[in-house]
Amino acid sequence: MKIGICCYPSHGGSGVVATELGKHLAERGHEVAFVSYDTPLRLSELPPRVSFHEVEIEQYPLLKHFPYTLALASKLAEVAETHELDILHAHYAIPFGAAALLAKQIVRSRDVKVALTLHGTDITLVGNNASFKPVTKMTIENADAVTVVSQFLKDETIRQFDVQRELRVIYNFIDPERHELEPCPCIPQCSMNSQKTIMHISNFRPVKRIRDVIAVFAKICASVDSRLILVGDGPDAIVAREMGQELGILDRIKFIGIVDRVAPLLARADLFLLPSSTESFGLVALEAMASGVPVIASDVGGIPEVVEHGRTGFLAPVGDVDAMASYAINLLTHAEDHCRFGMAAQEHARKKFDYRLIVPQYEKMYEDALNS
Ligand code: GMT
Repeated sequence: MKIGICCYPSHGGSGVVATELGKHLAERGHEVAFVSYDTPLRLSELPPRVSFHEVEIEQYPLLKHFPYTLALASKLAEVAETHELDILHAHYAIPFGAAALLAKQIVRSRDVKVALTLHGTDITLVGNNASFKPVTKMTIENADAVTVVSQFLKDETIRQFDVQRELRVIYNFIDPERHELEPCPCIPQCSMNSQKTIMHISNFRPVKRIRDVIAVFAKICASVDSRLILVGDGPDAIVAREMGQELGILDRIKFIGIVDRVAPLLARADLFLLPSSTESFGLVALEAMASGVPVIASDVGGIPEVVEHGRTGFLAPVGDVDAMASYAINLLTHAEDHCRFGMAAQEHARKKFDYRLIVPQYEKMYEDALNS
């Protein structure tokens, strides 16, 4: 098949899933064309059968805001024609899904199909904004196939958009081999082996509840010798610094910034924290599990479909930092339990979310869309 993929190129779960999916599809013999305003984060090198097409953004004095969706639709249509694409796969309803539907109207030489994957914030936060809602609903209803990354997101999409069509649940995935890498030298091994490493990776948006990350860590480090490694960047990174300073624990927090590959960092972690207010799936929790790291997270959204409470990690109500800290301290101070949870986490990630199980589900979805 010839597949066009459009997604956010910046850091974020949807872009990671789209890029990794495209690379796996190419390995399996498909031709994949990425279309975006920038090279996706995990596509620094173009593997065989993968191409990248840049949407150029120009500023015109007449237009206060550049109409990116229209430029993207034109580029998608052009690439669909020149590369004879069978299907356009948009990751995120807006603007990508909407732009792909527009491109489908422009392409005259072939009936290019549109597949849409909903990732979460396009439904729970952005898509539900009054100014986007009609476009989001139209996009979901008119795509040739729609997938969602969890059962939670399926239920939420039906609840919020009252859509009648099929929404196929296809979980996010990991490549187990990536999680067998050597630890990254940018995080030195703890000087004393007893010191524990707590990790959080995100784009530091309010939905990630960075204050809770710091509050939980403050409680952990009051009773367990530990350090916190924060990976990523975003608007609330400053909150982490300020709170760390206020609580007198800033010297125990290390800020790594945005990285391309998280597996070598996770190889240094003893525990992963994800206290988000919502999470349609929690790809980063899955990546931690794949590295054998137990997860302490909010009992919200699609997270319980990924993290098994009491087996691969612990879940607590959103904002319950006391419960999260006490689960963490318990695990960190009971070596046997910690080891058992880590092994169960890795086994669960491999058994249920290996890309070799998930990518064929996308292929099947494409085939069904092409035959529809
Ligand atoms: O969570 C983010 O801030 C990024 C966001 C995105 O759109 O890239 O992540 C969403 O998609 C990921 C991949 O499917 C999911 O693992 C995340 O749970 C989801 N984020 C939220 O629902 C908040």
